[in-house]
Amino acid sequence: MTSKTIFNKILKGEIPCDEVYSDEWCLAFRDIEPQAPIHILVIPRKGIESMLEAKEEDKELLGHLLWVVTKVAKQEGLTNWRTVINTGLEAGQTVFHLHIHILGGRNFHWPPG
Ligand code: DGP
Repeated sequence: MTSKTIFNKILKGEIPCDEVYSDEWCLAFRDIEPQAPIHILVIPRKGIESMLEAKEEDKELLGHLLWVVTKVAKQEGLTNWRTVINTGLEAGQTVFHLHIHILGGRNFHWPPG
């Protein structure tokens, strides 16, 4: 139920966020627990719980979200960044409203933990 998540409250303006980008399909704002000097979340306005629930009809939206990742990363002055989508509890997803993490401003290692 994405309508019950904290991100839905942010989308409805019920709780504040540090917004960096907004359009009719999505919102991007700074993560409250940053794991890098730049840590931004891009979320769709549509309530999709995770990539597991994404449908074929969401293809255009999903492409748009990735385009916004690039737009926002450039806006932040990044030329290197990591994009993360956690899908499911065991993958580290804690908020069940689809979101893409943009992490930048430091070096990253591979494989991730
Ligand atoms: P994930 O673990 O992939 O579900 O990431 C959820 C992220 O959401 C986590 O990095 C912390 C962030 N977060 C949780 N609650 C809030 C909030 O109220 N505001 C903001 N800006 N970020 C939040």
